[in-house]
Amino acid sequence: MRLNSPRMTVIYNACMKASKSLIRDFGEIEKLQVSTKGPGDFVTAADKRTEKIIIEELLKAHPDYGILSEEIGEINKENKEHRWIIDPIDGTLNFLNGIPHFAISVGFEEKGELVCGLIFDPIKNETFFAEKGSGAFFNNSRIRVSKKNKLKNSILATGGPKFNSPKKNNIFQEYIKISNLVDAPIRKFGSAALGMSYVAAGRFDAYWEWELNYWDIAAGIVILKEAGGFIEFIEPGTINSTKRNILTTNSSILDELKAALVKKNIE
Ligand code: 2AM
Ligand code: CA
Repeated sequence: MRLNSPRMTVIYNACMKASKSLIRDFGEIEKLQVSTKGPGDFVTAADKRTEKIIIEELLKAHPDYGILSEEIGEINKENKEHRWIIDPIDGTLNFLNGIPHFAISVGFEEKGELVCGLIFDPIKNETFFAEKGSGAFFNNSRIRVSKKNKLKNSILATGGPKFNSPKKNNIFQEYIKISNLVDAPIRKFGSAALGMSYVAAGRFDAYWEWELNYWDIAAGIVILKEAGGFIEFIEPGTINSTKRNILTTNSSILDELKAALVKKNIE
């Protein structure tokens, strides 16, 4: 693992510690699925436990740094210089169903700018990380986005629709339409953090999803950019200004994909 900076080491150690209980919890899911109650409460507890371990470790290293985390919200809100952005389990629905595709995501902001990110898939033991100006890495290797420059040779991924979205029908139609329009396979894996990591690693050529939260994408933004990828925020499409619509690509297919998406929106 090429982790040169103290900050990356802090994030990495926090994620490794938290992932031990997360992997154990994932092993319990199968048993709970056959119970009448299902694993819902258990998963919420696992989410909170993971978050607690990560936060404890990060605060141990820097007691005064700010934190924004999915379950707990904000800590040390007044610190605008340094802030961690945490998603303890991204891909919760996968986790809940015993599907081994989810990740811990931790980003780091300096004066409001994202400068570091690490996404750890504990089941596949895959770590994606980056620090601004130092490139992006997958485990021990440097990663770059793919070089594909034609949509028809690409493999794409998306997510959603969100159940609470007032625009869910539009979003769903958009997905169906683009599947018909684009002569390329489209995948839907259920984790925004891993979707972005896979674009960074050249596994996907593009990934888009509407109405994501900041903690879903913070670490992914740094990793993607450092791997040479491009993120575009698509507006509007939401009534809630805290949600983000993102289109991430290897850069080369951006124009073609965007044209396809925009065309669908005006039809
Ligand atoms: P989660 O697993 O942490 O909830 C799947 O489509 C992606 O969207 C995942 O990254 C998931 O994160 C996120 N997601 C699911 N429901 C969401 C919602 N209501 N608002 C924002 N993001 C959501
Ligand atoms: Ca998430």
